[in-house]
Amino acid sequence: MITVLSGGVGAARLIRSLNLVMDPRDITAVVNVGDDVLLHGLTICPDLDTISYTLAGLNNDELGWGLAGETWRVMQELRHLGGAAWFALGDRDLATHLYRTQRINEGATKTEVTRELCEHWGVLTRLLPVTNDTIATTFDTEIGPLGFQEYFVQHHHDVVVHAITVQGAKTSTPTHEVRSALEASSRIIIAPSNPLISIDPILQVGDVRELLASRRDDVVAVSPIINGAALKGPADRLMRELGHSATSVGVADFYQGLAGTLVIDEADRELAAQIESRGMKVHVTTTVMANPDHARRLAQVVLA
Ligand code: FO1
Repeated sequence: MITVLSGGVGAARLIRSLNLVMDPRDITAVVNVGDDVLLHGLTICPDLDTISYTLAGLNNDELGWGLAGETWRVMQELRHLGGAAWFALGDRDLATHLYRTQRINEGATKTEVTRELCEHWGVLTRLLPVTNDTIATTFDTEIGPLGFQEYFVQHHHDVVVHAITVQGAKTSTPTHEVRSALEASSRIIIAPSNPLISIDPILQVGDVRELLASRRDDVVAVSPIINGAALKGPADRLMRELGHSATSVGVADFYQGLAGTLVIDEADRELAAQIESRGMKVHVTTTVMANPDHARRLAQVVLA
């Protein structure tokens, strides 16, 4: 069994790649819930949904979130009414959030609802929210404090960030399923997700960071930064704004003491020696999963 610490789209693609080379039932994804949002009274879990939709083959590849073949009639009506339509919930996608919210109101945990949804969609990989407690990643920005989706979607992650806080993380605990997965996995992979806003909120839950550090030799991280830039999203910009180097070396420093190995892209080959000098092993390969061959090769490298 292997475990993948996961944010959204980068993690979804890596897990889909791993599904090509091993039994999906032997993979557990421990998923960030710091960007979950309560909107229109609905509990929305973007990272869990992006991964489950992708593994079910239902994802909208163009957007990188939501469902393929989506329609937007509810949002259009809401916009006409002058309601809050900046966070676009597709007509089909809404059913997921309605179902999750109903089950949570009935007393189910996020872990239980995620299992039910995955069973419904035939997703064989086990998806585990890192915690059933409420945590919320928030931003202290040049225009004031912002919630995750306000920063990411409403402001298009285009405001200067001074600090990131994961509200509730200190008092939260990982679920026992997450703890067992981290203890029992032969390998733990940190997906090429944003280190600061996708992976760090997972690390901040209870003693997850300590658990990971105790498994350092079995932890392999994949750098989401290639040639100084993120493929998608604000990882490079946030790293610079918060005083990190926006390179694979900066990623290595961020995971220092947690990951024994870093996988970097061919484009960053000349940084390998610098990373090794920090006591980390380095593997160089194509980390962009642009076609099935590259996806398969990356999966084989992280498992090797
Ligand atoms: N991302 C956007 O850029 N715009 C949206 O309107 C949007 C809506 C949305 C609805 C449901 C969902 O599960 C995800 C959604 N996302 C949207 C993506 C998402 O919020 C972010 O990409 C992640 O939170 C970052 O991992």
